[in-house]
Amino acid sequence: MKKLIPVVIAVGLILFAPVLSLADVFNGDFSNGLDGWTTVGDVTVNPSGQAVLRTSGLYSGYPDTTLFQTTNLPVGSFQVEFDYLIGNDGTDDKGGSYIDPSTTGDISDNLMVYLEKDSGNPREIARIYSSGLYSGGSLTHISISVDNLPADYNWIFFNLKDQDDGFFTKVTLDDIQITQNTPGPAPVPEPGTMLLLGSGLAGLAGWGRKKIGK
Ligand SMILES: [Ca+2]
Ligand SMILES: [Ca+2]
Repeated sequence: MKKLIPVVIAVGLILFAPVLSLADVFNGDFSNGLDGWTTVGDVTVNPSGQAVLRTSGLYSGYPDTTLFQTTNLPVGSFQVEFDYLIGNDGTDDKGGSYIDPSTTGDISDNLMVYLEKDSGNPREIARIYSSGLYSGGSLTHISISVDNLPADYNWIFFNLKDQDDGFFTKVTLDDIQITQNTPGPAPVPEPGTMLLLGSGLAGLAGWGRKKIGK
């Protein structure tokens, strides 16, 4: 019986282990600077190992400050998680009265997080507005549920949009990760499988007792 214990444990682990896996967000904690990320505009990594995005002023040539990478986004449902801090960081007197028409209703600088296919079809999953001064305090953790994402989404974007609100805005980001929570086929064993496993274990136990009895 002793020899069988590891086998039984292994079968149990395979069948009952919580199925969690991380998608390939490369260097999501910025421990290797901006490796793996592509940036547009004013993006740096601070001494604490956090990405820092700052608006560059309207009409600066890049009204959106962007951090993005290609990844293998899971098909189906998963969580996108990261830590952030956002706030106004000085007065922007460069702007006229420009509000990006693609974001009607946004009058404040904001961080838009979205997933995209090569062919486009952006799917916005979060929009976080700047309000108040950048405090330099601790970051806030956010976990966003993404449901029923079709195949072929392979870009994740963090896009700091500079609206003409009279302010520069700064965003700090860290620990960006994707947690897949419903991968592939149902992780819960079918009742039939449970029955088979149950009878199998019972059989093994019986077999073990017989051997010990001999
Ligand atoms: Ca970090
Ligand atoms: Ca602004």
